[in-house]
Amino acid sequence: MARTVKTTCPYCGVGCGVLATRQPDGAVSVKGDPDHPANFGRLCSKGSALAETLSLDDRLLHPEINGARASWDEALDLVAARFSDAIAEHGPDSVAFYVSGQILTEDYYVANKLMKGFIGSANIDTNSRLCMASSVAGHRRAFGSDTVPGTYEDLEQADLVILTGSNLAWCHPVLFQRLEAAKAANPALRIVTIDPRRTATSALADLHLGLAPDTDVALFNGLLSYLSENGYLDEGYISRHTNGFEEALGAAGACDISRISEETGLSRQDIARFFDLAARTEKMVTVYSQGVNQSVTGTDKVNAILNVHLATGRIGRAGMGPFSVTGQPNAMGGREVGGLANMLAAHMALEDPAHRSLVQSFWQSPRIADRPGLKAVEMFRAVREGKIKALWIMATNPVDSLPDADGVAEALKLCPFVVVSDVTRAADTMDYAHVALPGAAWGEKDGTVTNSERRISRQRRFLELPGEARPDWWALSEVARRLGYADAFAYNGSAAIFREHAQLSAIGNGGTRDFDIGAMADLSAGAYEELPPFQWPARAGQSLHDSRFFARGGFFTPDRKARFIAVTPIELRKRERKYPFVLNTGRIRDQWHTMTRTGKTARLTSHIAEPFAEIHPEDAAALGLRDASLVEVKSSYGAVIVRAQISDRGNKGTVFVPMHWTDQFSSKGRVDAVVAPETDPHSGQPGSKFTPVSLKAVPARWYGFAVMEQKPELRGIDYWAIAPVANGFRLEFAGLEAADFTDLAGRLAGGTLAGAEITSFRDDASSTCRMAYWQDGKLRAALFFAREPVEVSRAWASGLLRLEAETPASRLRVLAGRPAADMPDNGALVCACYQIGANQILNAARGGACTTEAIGQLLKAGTNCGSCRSEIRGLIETVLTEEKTNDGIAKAG
Ligand SMILES: Nc1nc2c(c(=O)[nH]1)N[C@H]1C(S)=C(S)[C@@H](COP(=O)(O)OP(=O)(O)OC[C@H]3O[C@@H](n4cnc5c(=O)[nH]c(N)nc54)[C@H](O)[C@@H]3O)O[C@H]1N2
Ligand SMILES: Nc1nc2c(c(=O)[nH]1)N[C@H]1C(S)=C(S)[C@@H](COP(=O)(O)OP(=O)(O)OC[C@H]3O[C@@H](n4cnc5c(=O)[nH]c(N)nc54)[C@H](O)[C@@H]3O)O[C@H]1N2
Ligand code: SF4
Ligand SMILES: [Mo]
Repeated sequence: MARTVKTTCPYCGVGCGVLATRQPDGAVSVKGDPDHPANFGRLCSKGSALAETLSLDDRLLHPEINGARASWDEALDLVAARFSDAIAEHGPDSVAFYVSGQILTEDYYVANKLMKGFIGSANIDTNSRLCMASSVAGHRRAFGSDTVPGTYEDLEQADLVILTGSNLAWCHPVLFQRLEAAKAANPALRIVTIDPRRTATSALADLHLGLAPDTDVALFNGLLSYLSENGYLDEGYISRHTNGFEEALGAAGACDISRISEETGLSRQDIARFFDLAARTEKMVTVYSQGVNQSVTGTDKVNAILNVHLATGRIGRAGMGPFSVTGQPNAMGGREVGGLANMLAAHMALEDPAHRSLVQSFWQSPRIADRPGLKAVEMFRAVREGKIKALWIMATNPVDSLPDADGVAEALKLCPFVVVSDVTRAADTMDYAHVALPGAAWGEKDGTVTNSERRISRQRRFLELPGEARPDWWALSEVARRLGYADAFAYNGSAAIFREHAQLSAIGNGGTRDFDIGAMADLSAGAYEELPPFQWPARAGQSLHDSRFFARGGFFTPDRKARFIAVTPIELRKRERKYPFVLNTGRIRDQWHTMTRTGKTARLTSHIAEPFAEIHPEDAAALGLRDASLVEVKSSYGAVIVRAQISDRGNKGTVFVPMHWTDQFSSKGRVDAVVAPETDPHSGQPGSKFTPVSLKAVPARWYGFAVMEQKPELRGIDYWAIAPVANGFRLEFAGLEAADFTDLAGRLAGGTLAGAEITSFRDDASSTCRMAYWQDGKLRAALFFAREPVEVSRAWASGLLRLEAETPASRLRVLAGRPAADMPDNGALVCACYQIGANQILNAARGGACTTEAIGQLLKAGTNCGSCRSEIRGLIETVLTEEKTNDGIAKAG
């Protein structure tokens, strides 16, 4: 009988509830959980495609030592021995853990406890350092605690939602859909986006502010002065609940719109409109994410935002508040267990001796770390300098995601002992593992995660553990046992760990700390199994209810008052002539980070299948760069070679490259090899959105595109990017030297296709060469070569494999590179759920379907997960502009 389990999506911090159904034949399907308060049944494209990512193809299923299969006992004995040797010889600070917001709270709790309480070092840091550290630091400076005051409902109850440094439409799609629905229901709701690029999110905005990179502090400081000068402050709130207002206002200076315009590059009109809107709209929410956090001035950006909300008392009330939306599914859970190198467990402070002794006595641990450990970037620097003798990396892929990523790879090569816990073997970091430990993946692991609005939900298991995969908490506890701490790590399951975590959160709390889930301290295994999603705080003896913080003050500082922080804009770094552009990096709709899961499904790779650089048309013209040619993006750290995408979405002088591509999917697309390892002085978070770079056209002699059933051997190809399609792979490639296309095709496709029949077409004048390989009457591979970027309809070609064609004429049609007249070209995929392409939407819009609803009725596009609705809106916009222009031409004519 089919069995349905309620669980939580393992991707973004929205934390959507998922119903996973497993059929008796093992087939899994997923849909949104209508009862989950984060999504009420919705899922985005990534969530909807979860079932397609469960294949065991590239799973790591057994422990390995130096690449050879080993038993768990051998592997764990070795890990324990190498860690204890290093500790004995060089002290506890010679070892480190680098973990992730993608492990469960229970895994995280155990990792933190082992390092801080038993090994006695705070050298545990996490990829949340690259993600949320500036928000944590900003919150702690202002509130005395790392508290997100609001709830998702606030976005729906607000009259003004400011989205700054957030591409919500692509990165928190379900929350974006809730906002979209709220705007439809309340036309008075205004949306402002602040981002150096126009994005799918800004398509919904009433006002888009395309500010110059890293000038946010000037803008929000300006707003603070404007509010003060025009009588919009909440004097009562300021005097009752805060300190330091005068200093903050002093630092912001007088509101001089001309100066702000100069600093931010925004027009005076836009700035004035924004300030006026913000001043007059009490119900205001400011949502912010990586455009704010990932900056060398990230913490100051956060506090500039918090200052504005504190000064107007717009915090903790319905429809009001600053809102840091978290990236990973369990970024918040990691903060709750104190997984960062400068935090203690349960939101307690590492620098507070009372907190330290409280935690130590609760753990009954032999020691407790008493000073902050190494933060991610410092940690890998220390590895490189030989100071870290043993390192355990868990659920993160630092050779792709840390800045100066080639330097990170170098460091790992030099490190005497590296343990990597992952679910896949196809992760670039695996190449550096002395010991590889197979983790339990989504669907197999069991525990809790906390989403952006402090809601704790269960991730539940609905699949058996494959091979010898084990939960991460288990591997950590087994190593702890071997280090001599069996009693403190004798967990029989995740329920026991969660209970301990809940108990610790309540000890000595009494309302003095924000994080308290004491109500769960005695949870039985059965109740844990059934645990419905709940928001914290959930203090013992108080009824569970959704709640906000700080409407009536009650901050977690010694005097319970919030602190305004005086912040000043940084001097924008003078760029050397050698590196005249600013590299901005971030996400695309259908990929998740380093693509270890979302890169496996054709449904998700068909949206964007190749790494690219978004370059302004004027810059491209000056550089002689053509659309779809190849470009090298280079900094003093490293370089990538990606496809040039000429677009005026970003400001002149800036270039955007997605963060996702790795050595598994591209020849040279790891953008973090280019990103500078400069960090914010307060949070240690890298400025991943701002690296001075140069751009250069790559002189490709020829370009190729191919679809093939078998994965080709790509060594020796100068440029390539590969992605899955139905029945095989699609490949973009290019060469710097002249090549014999027939030879090359033979090498790439022919090797595995002995005896295949070949249809080919050659035009030497234009260096065009096209070849199709047939076996048993079916298409097995098609390759297209040309001197210029290959013009072949990718959407059409991606569906060709295993096409049946017997006659020479029908076989030749494949070489045309686009569908025959009787087969429409659907264009680039927009709607992943119903596989609807851009051309279909454009045609429908030209036929009069000029709203997303009308398109939905006609084509179904955008009616399932809704992640593509912004793009549909953009396409409709294109058609409407066409019509306006045509009207104009007609009238002029
Ligand atoms: N599809 C998808 N969704 C994801 C993820 C994913 O990998 N794929 N990852 C998840 C994770 S872990 C995270 S942290 C979130 C991140 O979610 P977001 O922060 O929304 O995503 P990013 O694309 O990294 O960056 C957001 C925007 O910041 C802008 N920006 C750059 N510089 C500045 C600046 O100086 N000022 C301002 N105001 N804006 C600037 C960028 O142009 C970009 O559009 O997404 C989560 N959701
Ligand atoms: N240039 C640039 N760099 C960035 C960013 C950016 O915007 N620009 N964003 C940064 C941000 S916000 C983030 S969050 C990071 C993300 O960067 P990473 O954390 O490096 O990226 P992921 O691909 O999510 O890596 C997670 C790994 O854990 C594995 N995994 C998944 N589940 C489990 C599990 O349960 N157990 C174990 N043991 N392994 C598991 C996956 O297979 C994968 O290999 O990237 C950061 N790097
Ligand atoms: S918005 Fe999408 S990726 Fe994020 S939790 Fe929901 S379904 Fe998953
Ligand atoms: Mo993140």
